[in-house]
Amino acid sequence: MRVIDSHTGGEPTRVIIEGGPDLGCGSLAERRTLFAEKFDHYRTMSVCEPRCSDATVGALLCEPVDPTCSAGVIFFNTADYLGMCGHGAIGLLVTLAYLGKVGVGKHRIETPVGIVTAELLSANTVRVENVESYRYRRNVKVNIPESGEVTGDVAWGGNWFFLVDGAPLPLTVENIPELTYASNKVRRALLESGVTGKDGAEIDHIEFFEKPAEGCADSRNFVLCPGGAYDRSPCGTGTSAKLACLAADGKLAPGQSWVQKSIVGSRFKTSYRVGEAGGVIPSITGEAYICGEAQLVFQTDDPFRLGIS
Ligand code: PYC
Repeated sequence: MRVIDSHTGGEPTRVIIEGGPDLGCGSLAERRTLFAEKFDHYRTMSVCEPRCSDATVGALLCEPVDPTCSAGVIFFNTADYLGMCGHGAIGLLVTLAYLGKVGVGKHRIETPVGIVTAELLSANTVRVENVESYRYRRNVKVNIPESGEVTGDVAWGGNWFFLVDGAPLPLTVENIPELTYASNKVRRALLESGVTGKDGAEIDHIEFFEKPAEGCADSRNFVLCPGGAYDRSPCGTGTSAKLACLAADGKLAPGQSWVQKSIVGSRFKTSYRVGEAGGVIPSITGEAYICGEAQLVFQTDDPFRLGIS
């Protein structure tokens, strides 16, 4: 299996460019189902320990169904499959540019949740126009054992998010272990109290927000991802969910800029336009850098050949 590794604002993406499973030529949603049902070991082999870690998002490069698309992609992590991934789409386009497969300009990318547009602005800078994002429920109260009540919004940005304005601790790198613990408790409480996204979908990403002290961003976030790791980037789909909530509250106008800073200090420049279904079409600009090219080796006698999952 050949992979190219990149990071977007510190968050890793591993693109499988050769040696992935043959998923046929159905829609990307159908291929994702087949991947999960029959070929899940390719996911664990490529992103789980000992070859990788919870922080990494894997991206299986696929032939698109729609000929106007430059590529198709299925994103996944150590826990499951993702609908879309903002930092991953930025990493994917920078990877395709590194391989000489795309040039500066707009490219359509097929994902299991729809087509997104990614524009290569320079070798390392990409603007992604995400799928239509929306707030599903406002001011949802959940009781967290030993901590009390937390109020947040449920929103879709290509994945399901619970967005909490405020945090149990200041959003600093030193507090990452406690923030991880606290956000996991929120995730568990949502599950136990039956709070879901649309059609009973599990909410598997939790976000805390605070206003940064310095003026170089509108907001700083901490994002818990499904595998239990925190997002080093400001999270493209999470920021899309945030834009949907800001728009629904009348706090951000179409075209108005919103700079989202991550817990490690990386930034996405964003804005939105109004979507056809009344949600928002987010535009997310970020930077990715290639940090490795590898051929993964799977020795027959290796007891952890398929990864520790
Ligand atoms: O950037 O959308 C994102 C993302 C999802 C999970 C990790 N990063």
